[in-house]
Amino acid sequence: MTVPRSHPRYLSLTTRDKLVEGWENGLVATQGLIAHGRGEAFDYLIGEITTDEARDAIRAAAATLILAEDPVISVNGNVGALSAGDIHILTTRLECKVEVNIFHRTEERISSLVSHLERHGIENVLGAEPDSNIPGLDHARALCEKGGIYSADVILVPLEDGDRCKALKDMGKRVITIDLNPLSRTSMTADITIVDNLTRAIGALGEEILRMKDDPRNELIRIADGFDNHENLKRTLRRISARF
Ligand code: PTJ
Repeated sequence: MTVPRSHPRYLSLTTRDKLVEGWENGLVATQGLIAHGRGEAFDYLIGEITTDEARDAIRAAAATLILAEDPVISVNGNVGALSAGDIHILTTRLECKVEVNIFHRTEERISSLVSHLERHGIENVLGAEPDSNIPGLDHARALCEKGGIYSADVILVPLEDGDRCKALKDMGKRVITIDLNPLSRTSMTADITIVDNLTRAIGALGEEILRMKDDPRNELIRIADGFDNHENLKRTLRRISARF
């Protein structure tokens, strides 16, 4: 069924359709549909908007990514299906690499995701030929490429899993995540957590990068270093409590 534009839940319903289509095309894991439902529940709680707290996190993320020497965007099934176009824009503004890294790993899904991202204009997508391991993980998300995630200094990894977030930090990387659940282990472990729907956050991040990319280095450092993730998450939780 085609959702009419006039439907009050148009955006939410068409986002679901995109994910289901991604699942039918072998991009999205079945578990990804369940994970999206959890995300939707938290999106209700924050009011389905990019909050002031998320905007502060987006600014800190933009500054951190502009300052990075070797930034990488890690893409899983949900992220590829929902946001490939916005990720392409990010790569052109940051000149960063993209690596497919999935939890429910099959070679078919990896190659479907790589082709999907390339069809959206992203070049040299990494992840199909892993030659390294993130230490301390015994699942498929440990697999990565030396020239990509393994050697990156900053990683943007939307819908991360808590274990890998910690393992990446243990490797000395700065981790930026997008996660609607402010209580997830990932949210609490990352250096910068953008509590927002990735369908809003990645576009907003791209706009902020465009606005800030010629700002003086000192100013970018001030914004990146001045961000306190735990304080920002507390503010988000206070917002949710107030809505109750
Ligand atoms: O493609 P794969 O194989 O790597 O699998 C992807 C999933 C998402 C299934 C996998 O990474 C997973 O199991 O994730 P989790 O541990 O369920 O975490 C997903 C987190 O993302 C949860 O905290 C959700 O609230 C959140 N989330 C879901 N949809 C969105 C979201 N956050 C932002 N935007 C969304 N659209």
